[in-house]
Amino acid sequence: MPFPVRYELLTRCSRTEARRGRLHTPHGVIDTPVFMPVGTQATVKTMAPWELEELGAGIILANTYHLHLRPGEDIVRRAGGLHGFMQWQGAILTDSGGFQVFSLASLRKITDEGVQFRSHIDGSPRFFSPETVMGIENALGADIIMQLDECPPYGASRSYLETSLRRTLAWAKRCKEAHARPEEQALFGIVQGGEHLDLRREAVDALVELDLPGYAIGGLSVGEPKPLMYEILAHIAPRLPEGKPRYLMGVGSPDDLFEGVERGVDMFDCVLPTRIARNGTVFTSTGKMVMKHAQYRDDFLPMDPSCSCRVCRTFSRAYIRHLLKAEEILGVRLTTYHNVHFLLNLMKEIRKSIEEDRFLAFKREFYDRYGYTSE
Ligand code: PRF
Ligand code: ZN
Repeated sequence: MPFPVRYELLTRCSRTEARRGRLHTPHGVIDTPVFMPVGTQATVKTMAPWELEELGAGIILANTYHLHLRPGEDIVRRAGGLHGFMQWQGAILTDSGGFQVFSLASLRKITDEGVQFRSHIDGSPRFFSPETVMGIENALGADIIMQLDECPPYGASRSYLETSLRRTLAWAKRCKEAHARPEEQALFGIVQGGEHLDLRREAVDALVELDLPGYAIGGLSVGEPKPLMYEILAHIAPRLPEGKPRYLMGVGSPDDLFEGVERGVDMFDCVLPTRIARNGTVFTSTGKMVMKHAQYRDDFLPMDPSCSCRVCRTFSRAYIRHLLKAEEILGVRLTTYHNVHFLLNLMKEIRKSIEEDRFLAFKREFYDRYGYTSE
């Protein structure tokens, strides 16, 4: 049985693990490496689906946890799945809820069977197991669905990480068995194991054994120093099967995108561009810019003069600052639009640099301009 999502490796870059490929999904072909904007509640906050399309987004992420609590997967299923419900024609990936239970829900109790918790919305008791989560993700109907996992906090003890990893690996197997629509939805496994390379290797081996259509690296960017995350990535990503997509979960600052791609990652998601946009911060080619600062009061330049997005071609810093200060809704719509454009465009330039075998040179140029100090 062929997988519904297939990775096609196009070119590799010399001296790095960077790879340029294509992800074939039931809702389009996606060029990789790719950044996936986050649409937690079946909306990338402030953006209409036609705007995402205009920006060239090929795949977005949604959350099982939120959509199960509200409006409930049955309503989404009856609307034709997430694609029909939110009217997004591109590809969708749903995260499994394990991570969100740990960051949002209260009174959590984790056992081998699953996670008991209370809804952050109304306090009602809920239970997620590999079987219930597969039922929800099957009903939501995303192209890529994630296994239920546990993402332990940074600093967890070795013995806790061992217990937790065994559970996450057992859950991967149970998710595969409970997955009712393997011809239509690709189930990805998640590599955990904290900072311990031997545990991470054990996770890779066990998940590869399950022959899943793709693999994610979880449990990173949870408070550990960046060099440690890069070391774990360098160790793990190249050990994953060459013919399958590799997804680094919840990571998406410009430097992390470069460092991830350099170590062989194909897919990223992060709330960063949309979240910082809502408090008025934007990415520019010369670094982040806080648009509410007084210095932009009478600055009639575009937010980023070298940005080709519709917002930068149209509006001034002074106008956008005014909208943000007056708490006009358009302000955060415009900063969000620009930030999503910025990361999608950065990934496009990264892909081009891999094709032309000048990824490292492009990284150096970007870091110099952006103000990152490269090693
Ligand atoms: N697991 C899941 N979702 C996630 C993570 C994880 O470890 C992370 C960690 N960066 C973000 N989102 N299921
Ligand atoms: Zn712009």
